[in-house]
Amino acid sequence: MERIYIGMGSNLAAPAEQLRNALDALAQLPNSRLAGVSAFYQSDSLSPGQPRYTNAVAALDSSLAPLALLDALQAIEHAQGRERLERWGPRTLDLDILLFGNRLIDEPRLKVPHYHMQARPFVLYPLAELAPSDLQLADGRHLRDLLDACPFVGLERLA
Ligand code: A4P
Ligand code: MG
Repeated sequence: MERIYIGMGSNLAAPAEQLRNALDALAQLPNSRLAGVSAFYQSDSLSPGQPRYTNAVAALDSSLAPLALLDALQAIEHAQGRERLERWGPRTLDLDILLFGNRLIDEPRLKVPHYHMQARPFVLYPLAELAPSDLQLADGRHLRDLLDACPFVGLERLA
């Protein structure tokens, strides 16, 4: 089993419900156990003119291989009606593999740690709820340093 952190986001079709449905689906993945979920957070979209996002992070313990997990996450996105019309377009569900155990992955379909996570408060703050405070990424960076460089701005933590 390896500890995997999954970033979740939605800005269409009842976002919080999309995240709850995705959590149900994650809990049913084979050879896996849903180990924790952060609070849900709302923030403005990084792409101007789009609806606000709801984001959260899930912790999964799994013995699935990385690309098998990516396939499973994309199947969940698809099952929840995601259509890839335009890059960065609004979406019912986005599931990103943030961290996968202590692995560095650089494959055409999968880069881990996730390339944008260091600059995104809606990823780092929910991740910090679940991860040990001294978490070190596979590339050597410390979560604490990423948080220090990424102010808690524009994030609304939902009850
Ligand atoms: N891929 C590579 N590495 C990974 C990984 N670690 N996890 C590949 C998941 N997928 C990975 O992703 C495109 C391809 O990335 C996949 O086919 C996979 O093989 P995608 O989800 O289809 O495309 P995308 O989400 O439109 O692109 P991207 O770059 O993931 O978009 P972003 O940067 O995530 O932007 N504002 C707020 N407040 N909250 C948000 O969640 N999200 C976006 C989306 C914009 N603004 C936002 C938010
Ligand atoms: Mg994505």
